[in-house]
Amino acid sequence: MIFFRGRSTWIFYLTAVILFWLKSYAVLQFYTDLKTTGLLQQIILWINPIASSILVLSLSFFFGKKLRGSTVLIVDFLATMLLYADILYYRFYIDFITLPVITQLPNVGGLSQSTVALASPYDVFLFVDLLALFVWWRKDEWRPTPVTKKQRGLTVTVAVLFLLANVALVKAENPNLFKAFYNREAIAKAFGIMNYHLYDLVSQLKPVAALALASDNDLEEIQRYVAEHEISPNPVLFGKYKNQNVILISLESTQTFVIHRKVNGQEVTPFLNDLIDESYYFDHFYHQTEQGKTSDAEFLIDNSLYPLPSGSVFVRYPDHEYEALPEILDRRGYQSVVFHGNDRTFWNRDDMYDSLGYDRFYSARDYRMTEENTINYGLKDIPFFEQSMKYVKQLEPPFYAKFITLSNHFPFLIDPEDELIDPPNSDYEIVNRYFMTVRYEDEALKRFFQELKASGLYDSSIIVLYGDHYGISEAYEEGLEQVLGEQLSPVERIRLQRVPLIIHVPGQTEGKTIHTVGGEIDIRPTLLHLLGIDTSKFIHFGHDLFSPEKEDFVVFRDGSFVTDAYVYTGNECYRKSDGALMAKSMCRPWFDRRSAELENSDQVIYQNLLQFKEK
Ligand code: GP9
Ligand code: MN
Repeated sequence: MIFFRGRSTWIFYLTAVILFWLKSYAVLQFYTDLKTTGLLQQIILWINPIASSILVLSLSFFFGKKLRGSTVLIVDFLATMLLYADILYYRFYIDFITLPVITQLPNVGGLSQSTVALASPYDVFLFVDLLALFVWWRKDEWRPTPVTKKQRGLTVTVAVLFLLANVALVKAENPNLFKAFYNREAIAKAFGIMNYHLYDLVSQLKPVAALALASDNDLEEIQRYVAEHEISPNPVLFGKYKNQNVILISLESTQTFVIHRKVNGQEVTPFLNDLIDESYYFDHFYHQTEQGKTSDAEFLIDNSLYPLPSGSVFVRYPDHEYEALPEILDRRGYQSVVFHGNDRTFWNRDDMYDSLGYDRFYSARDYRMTEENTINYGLKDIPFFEQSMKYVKQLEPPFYAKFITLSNHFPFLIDPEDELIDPPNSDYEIVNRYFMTVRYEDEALKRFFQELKASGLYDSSIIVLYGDHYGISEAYEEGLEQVLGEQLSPVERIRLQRVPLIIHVPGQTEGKTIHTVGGEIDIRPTLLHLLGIDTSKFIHFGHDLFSPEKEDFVVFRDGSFVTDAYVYTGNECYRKSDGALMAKSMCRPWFDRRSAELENSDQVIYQNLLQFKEK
């Protein structure tokens, strides 16, 4: 029995493996919301952590006898921390962490109040086995012996056998999974969290190889695709607002369901509701962000490219070549600036804004920030706009100015003096507070617009307001159901990804609601056409929302999409009008287009193709 020569080493190792296996199973089963249907899925869930538990802890075999016990503990601890990071991330995003998310931690201020709000007392159970192993390791008379080559080989063989069994069972359960690898949740459920991380690692390496092989031929192919899908602008609006300023306002976590909504008889967004009455309002407009959140929204708007499937482009590719909105406008004599009451390094903005062509970034260091006028990530919205006005007045027209609000950010913290609405009373404090922070944001906007009117900018600027991404994630959906008074179906869940888009043009006094289906990727061409700028030479994937030719179509980063009549989500096709489940063939006509959009856009970024473009 080779396994029991040098017994204490093996008993210790095998105990650690079994405990880590059970823990990995528990994470998927009890700490996340993955639903298993049927016995086979349960069996898969039990089996999938075994191979990785064996392999991860066998790393200790590479260390000398003396260090073997301690390396088991260290590796176990690090792997547990990874599981814990997954749990925290999952609690908000209903998604698993990716390598870029971990590496971008320093760019998002590390661990914050948002993270603390996601912790739970039950989390200590994740560390109980480690504590027990530690005590045992300290007490035991430790007599480690060398691990022979044969023993190592046998260990790896056992692990590989479990892995093969896992793959075979998954194939039997869902043969389609191997075709569409968009969905991280499905991969984790099928192969376990640790194997998911291995898959993630490999998929991060692929773009590195693609970059080395990039050539101008790749660009030409994509140029052809873009040209084929180009549509003509709205003939009446094209160039109507030439040389006007552009004011873009990012509304943190603001979703369409707050617009025109009353809570306890009070309007949540009284100012925005009034503004809509004298602006264009797009009520079928969706956010398309992924793990880069606010920075993804900014990227979508300035470039009309899709964000990446994992991590933020701002953090991952700040050195790549872009042809962004500030650069395009610069050629027409515009200056471009950004205002944001947070550290300039957050989301790596300082680097990325240089690449995008911004002339000036007014960040935390340009504002007077005190204990009283800050909350959560930074300056509260009211003082933010107030203090920005001083700089705005110094701007030479024409300018493009972007304002990024912050107060309505998870976990929606608010000081008592800023509570301007009675919260709803769902069982979720996060959801209740959300309505108060949205109401506060609305108040800040009202005051800012008063200033814009007083300074004459209201009449000489195209003003675009957009919700950057959702605020209430699926994890808090139950609270939202209580407030909205309805059960959320898959189609309703997609509808919740709508964010408001409001465009006010100079001199406009009448409102118009436009129902065209679109997303953040469409903002740039829409805006450029109002300014009379021809977009046919750009590499972009958006379309003018005012164009009569704009089709109802929006693609999401996870491969879901919405058309005029259908919603494709979670690998299922639904009829939009009544949410009825349809045959997949009804959605199939859009599959190729959806994949081409995402893949072409990714290629532009990964292969840095804009370096080959003549500008
Ligand atoms: C931070 C702000 C919020 O500067 O952009 O970031 P988010 O978490 O929404 O991406
Ligand atoms: Mn945001």
